[in-house]
Amino acid sequence: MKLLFAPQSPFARKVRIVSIETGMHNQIKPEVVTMIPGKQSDKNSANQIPLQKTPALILDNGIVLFDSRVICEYLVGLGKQNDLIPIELNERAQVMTLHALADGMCDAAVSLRYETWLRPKSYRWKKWKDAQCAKIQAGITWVEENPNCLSGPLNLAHVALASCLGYINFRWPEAEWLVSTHSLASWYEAIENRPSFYYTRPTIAA
Ligand SMILES: N[C@@H](CCC(=O)N[C@@H](CS)C(=O)NCC(=O)O)C(=O)O
Repeated sequence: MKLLFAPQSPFARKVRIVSIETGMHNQIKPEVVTMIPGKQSDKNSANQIPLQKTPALILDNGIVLFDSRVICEYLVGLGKQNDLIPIELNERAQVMTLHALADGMCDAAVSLRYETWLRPKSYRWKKWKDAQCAKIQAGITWVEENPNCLSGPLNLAHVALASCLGYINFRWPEAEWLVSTHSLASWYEAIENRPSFYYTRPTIAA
């Protein structure tokens, strides 16, 4: 299998952590691709991704899987340990809700990045930028007010949330997103030391 990904992408980081946690990483060849809205993608394999978004997983039979939620579910299904997605309906729905929240925060963060990095200065719209920050902040507040969602063994939503927090801290360290949180900050500090998280942390500023 081949994973097309951008090293800084929080969605790709989630997939990479899941691949390690499920023991599937040894069967996946990583390939870095650059996909930026409005720019030509730099790899032939990118032609197989209609939305021009990473990550994407190319299976050995040529089938292409996207997006990150689909890839994570696939790897959890294939992998050795299945605790990342609970089987019991209500537990699963709660994990998937937190997963959706974390992905929504990532969508806001990636949009914010494009707005402040890609969009020409004269077209930037402060209200829109503030609205993306508010979504990220609201997600942080929701988790802080529902600390139970952080407890229990590692699940897919934990991976998604930590990947998102890793991305916003990496892109905007000065914003100190977690400074007024309590449970979330200490949870995040601990989880970032887990080998799969440490190994995949975003380090390349691009
Ligand atoms: N919902 C998608 C989101 C993926 C996504 O937004 N990826 C970004 C990189 S972090 C991307 O490829 N952006 C390129 C574009 O929007 O054209 C997923 O979960 O995989």
